[in-house]
Amino acid sequence: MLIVHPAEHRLHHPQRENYRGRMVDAFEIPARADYVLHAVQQAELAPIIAPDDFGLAPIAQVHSARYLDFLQRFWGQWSEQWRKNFPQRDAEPVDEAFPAVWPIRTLRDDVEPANLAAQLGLYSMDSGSPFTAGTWAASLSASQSALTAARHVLTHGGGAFSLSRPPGHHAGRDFFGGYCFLNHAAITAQWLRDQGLARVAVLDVDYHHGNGTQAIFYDRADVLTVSIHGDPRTEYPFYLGHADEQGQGAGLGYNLNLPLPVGTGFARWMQAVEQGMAQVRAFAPQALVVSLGLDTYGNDPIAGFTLQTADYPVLGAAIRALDLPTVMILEGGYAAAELGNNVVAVLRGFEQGRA
Ligand code: SP5
Ligand code: ZN
Repeated sequence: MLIVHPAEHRLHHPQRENYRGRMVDAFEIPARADYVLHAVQQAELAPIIAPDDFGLAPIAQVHSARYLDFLQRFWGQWSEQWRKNFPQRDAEPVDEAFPAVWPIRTLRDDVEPANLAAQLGLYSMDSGSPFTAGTWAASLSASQSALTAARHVLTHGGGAFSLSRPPGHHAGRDFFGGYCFLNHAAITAQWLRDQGLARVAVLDVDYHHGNGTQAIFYDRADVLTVSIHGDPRTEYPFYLGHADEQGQGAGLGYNLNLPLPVGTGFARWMQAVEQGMAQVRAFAPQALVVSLGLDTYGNDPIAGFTLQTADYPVLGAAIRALDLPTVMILEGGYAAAELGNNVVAVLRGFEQGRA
């Protein structure tokens, strides 16, 4: 196994996030990756390397040109405007930008407004994902990290883990949300397809439904998407992730959602994961991308399942039993101090092939 870790994750370091109108301490913070890095170093699980640069081309296969342009230029323009508007008071903008207005039903999303606050809304799905000075650089490093992991498993088989942030599975072709800006899992799956693999599966075990990944591949039969998650009737992202979403057109039958109620424990959850894995086996992919969120953990501050650290090796072993070149990408998991142990538990299970 190989672990890929970009130091640039730290460039995205939000202090606060907007939660129902109240500013609360940000959950998706550099300390998450720090704890994981420390734990995997201590565990001596695998070599840890920095990502290589795959450029923007693999990312542009998944995200729209105007969205990528927005991500790259937004903070520079936003901070410049801030300095013009408040020359005396605040030389620098506040640390995080949040959208406040969206082109929902009947409003137009085909014309990009010149107003930067309006652009934030055009390219986002929620008001709880802080955009910061280093958001683009950190997100780009996370995509490069996942791609580096993918190239390793393409060449050597086995598994690789991308220890990167911010996460990606909520990001759509042209929007951010849920702390995600670039969809690393989708970029990785598409890149593996573009390397000549006919079928790639994405298994999303984050607590939250991987709405971005689902949407990106919804009408395609070449990438199977499977997600096990908190029921969107009560859990973020709320507007996608129901069991009746099975794909459309050529993609019909190639999306599987297994929503579970708040309070679900390991036995029931693992049963759903095994059901998802049966679908993966039937699809007979040449590679597997795992959106590895650890916010299924019982102590997670923003999620509602009750998994324990000792449960995670079972997941790792089950992933290994699929016997595929496997790229695991860190998604959510906000019990930061325990996140390292939980990641190590998954990776140990994967390495040992048993619980
Ligand atoms: C990748 C990922 O796991 N994204 C999750 C996005 C969740 N967004 C909603 C956050 C709501 C924060 N709730 C704080 C209140 C806790 N009582
Ligand atoms: Zn999550």
